[in-house]
Amino acid sequence: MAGPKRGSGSTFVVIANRLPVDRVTAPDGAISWRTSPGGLVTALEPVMRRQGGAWIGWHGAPDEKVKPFKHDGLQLVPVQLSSQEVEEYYEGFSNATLWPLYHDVVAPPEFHREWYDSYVTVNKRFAERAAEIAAEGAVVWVQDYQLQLVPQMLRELRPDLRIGFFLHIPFPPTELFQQLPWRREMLEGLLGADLVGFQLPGAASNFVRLVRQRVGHKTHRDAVYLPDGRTVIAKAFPISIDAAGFEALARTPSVLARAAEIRESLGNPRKVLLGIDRLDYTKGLRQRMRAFGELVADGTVHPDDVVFVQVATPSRERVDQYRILRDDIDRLVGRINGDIGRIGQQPLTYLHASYPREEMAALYRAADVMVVTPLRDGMNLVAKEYVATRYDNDGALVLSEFAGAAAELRQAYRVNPYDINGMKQAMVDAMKASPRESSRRMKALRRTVMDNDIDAWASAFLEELTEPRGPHDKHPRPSVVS
Ligand code: GDG
Repeated sequence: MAGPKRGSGSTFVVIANRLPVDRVTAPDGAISWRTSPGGLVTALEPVMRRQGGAWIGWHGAPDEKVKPFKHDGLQLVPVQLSSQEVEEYYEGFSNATLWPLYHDVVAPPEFHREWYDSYVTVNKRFAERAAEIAAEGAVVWVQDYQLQLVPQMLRELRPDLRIGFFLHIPFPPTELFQQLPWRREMLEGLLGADLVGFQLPGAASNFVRLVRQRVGHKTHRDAVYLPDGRTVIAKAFPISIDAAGFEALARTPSVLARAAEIRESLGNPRKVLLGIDRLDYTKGLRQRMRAFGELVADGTVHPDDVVFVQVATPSRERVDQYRILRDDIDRLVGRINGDIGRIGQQPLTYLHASYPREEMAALYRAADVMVVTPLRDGMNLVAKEYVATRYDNDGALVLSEFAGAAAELRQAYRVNPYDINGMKQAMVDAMKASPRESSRRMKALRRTVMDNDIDAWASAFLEELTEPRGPHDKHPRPSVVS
């Protein structure tokens, strides 16, 4: 490994499993990169530009080495992964061990030692890359569950850095976390950070409690005191969206025309219900569809009046549980439409595809009721995006109490996704609400979402991260907040 280029490197570095770009190959074989849409890159782009920041992540093609490059003014630093590492570190340990374990074990997590070994190897590679490119005293922000060992590995290489970590998914209760054979390593990995951010306060206190119990460090409220004199802060920073950007998109004439076209092609029903999720077993798709199927089957709603559109974006298709889920959902949709559909009339429109942002905005605009029913979800941005597009204060949100977003979006129709009757009732209530009642709820929801956008989230985290930490902190940190 080349020695760190102190002084000449980047003063702000983001580390995430993926770079915020996708590679596009033109028919003539020419290769270009397209920024993948997402709140995180939108929020961090201005900070990165101002600081000449760098983003470290995998570029998405196994076994290929790609040189660092500039895209849209961003310095991108690819990390190479072999096919075997994609299988073991990414599909295996990240998505078949940690993902289900951290989501209430709604699917059984698998524990394999070789997956963990690969996770360690890949985390080390990310940490080494960051150590090479970060300037003296730089601020480094590590993202998500795929990289929980990076903070400590990086601190060992570069104690001068200010390191933050944010977990986008839930942090599990003690009883579940204990199952992990590498629980101590995971906690110590995170303790390499100066600030560990979570979606909810409950997750932060789960973490602090575990650190006290399992690692034996002294803790007080959101602080962990390490024997070397360092203090680690663990706190909630609920993530959000580019709310104004979404609203602006939803107001464009082409999006509005497309929304009308969508309703038209559904037969102009009285009510359109919508679900949009990655096809993931945490999202409560089965339960939601069963509830809607029953509403039609028992005659509570009539398919002439009401349709349900479910978009399920393809996701993690090489992981077993996801393949099983896809088949399950296909069967369930077939059964529901087969049992209750008529010629030319499908109560459930199921789309297994991903769409451009404009189409997403048009779908949100076309929907009277947005149905978001995860069994467990760190936040759920879809719920916030729907709210951002309802600038007329109409529409209704049915929201699982197990989504992080439920803590903020209190005027939604709250549901327990395990309670099918409760979900049926909430969907009916949302459909039947008077315009006055809908508007009252939506106004309040919109205030929350528009006032707490992704910029506010990033600023709050970075402000806390870059605060001077007592007299031993000799490094002047770059100002990363506008
Ligand atoms: C993780 C946590 C947390 C979906 N389909 C398409 C598409 N999307 C976009 C949505 C939304 C995003 O993907 C999904 O975000 P969610 O928050 O709903 O869920 P996860 O993917 O599970 O995200 C979650 C989040 O991280 C952030 O911290 O909230 O709890 O699990 O933005 O709009 N976008 C486009 N086409 C699609 O077909 N363009």
